[in-house]
Amino acid sequence: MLDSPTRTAQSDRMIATMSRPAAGAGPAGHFDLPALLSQPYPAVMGVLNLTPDSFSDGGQFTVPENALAQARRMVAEGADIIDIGAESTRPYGSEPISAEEELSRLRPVLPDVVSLGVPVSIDSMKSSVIAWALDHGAAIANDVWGLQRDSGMAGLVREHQVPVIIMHNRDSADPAIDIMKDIAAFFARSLDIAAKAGVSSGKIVLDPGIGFGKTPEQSMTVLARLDELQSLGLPLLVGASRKRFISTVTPSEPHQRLGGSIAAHLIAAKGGARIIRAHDVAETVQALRVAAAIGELQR
Ligand code: HH2
Repeated sequence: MLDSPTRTAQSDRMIATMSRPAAGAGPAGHFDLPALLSQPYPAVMGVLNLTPDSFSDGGQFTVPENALAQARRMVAEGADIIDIGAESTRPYGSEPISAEEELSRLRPVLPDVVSLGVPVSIDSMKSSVIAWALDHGAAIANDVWGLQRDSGMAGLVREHQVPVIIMHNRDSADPAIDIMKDIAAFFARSLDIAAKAGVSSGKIVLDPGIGFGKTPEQSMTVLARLDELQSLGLPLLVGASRKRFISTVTPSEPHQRLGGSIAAHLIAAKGGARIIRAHDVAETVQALRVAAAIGELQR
């Protein structure tokens, strides 16, 4: 974790060399997705969890000042987007919370993060929470149920004309299914809902949902075969950061999975991911830029 108590000289040097204005940043609430996606390397979305129970950083940023410091740090490290979540979405062991509880965590933090000038995405399963965040300057809706759980989500996105991340998800993993087919069918349903609500396809980003309703093997299959999803013609986002499949290869606690996260994200970038969602922003930005400089991320 790169929060201030555990900063290292190495990470400080990386920050110093990487600070730059964010592509796609505009006035609060206005976000130029095509500009962000036109960079020679994938955009990096830094994760900010205001939760006590997130799987890798639960409890670290429940104090608003610490959350804002972490957001500032990720911006300095080169994050193009800050993804704020106030309810853990992890499949096992997270506590469902009310919209009011979620909002009480967001209110003291989100407007200040918006004022940092980098587009903010709101990671929530509830349209009422996303609506509040969009009204307070968030610029992207991140729905880990791909418009399929909350019937108000698609209409809300259309009304606000903001980009939406449609993530694949399942209630439980089934090792017997063809995960790529399942993802394609899920996306077809989500895109149908989006089209019926009048959401423009230019506002949609697809995410195969690494670790969500998938066995570790299926998560790795998705990473290996990500390029197949490019045929849908929409930008792809991948978030493999610190996820459990890494520990099935090399047993490790979430904070010990940086190497696996970077390996997975480079494979995802090579497979066409244009946005990478990561907790460790400095290291991820550096890895992606080096891969791009070597010519491994031809677009
Ligand atoms: N992963 C998590 C949460 N939100 N959103 C998208 N679009 N893609 C992802 O892969 C994704 C996501 C889970 O990671 P984290 O936020 O660190 O954990 P938690 O849900 O426990 O807060």
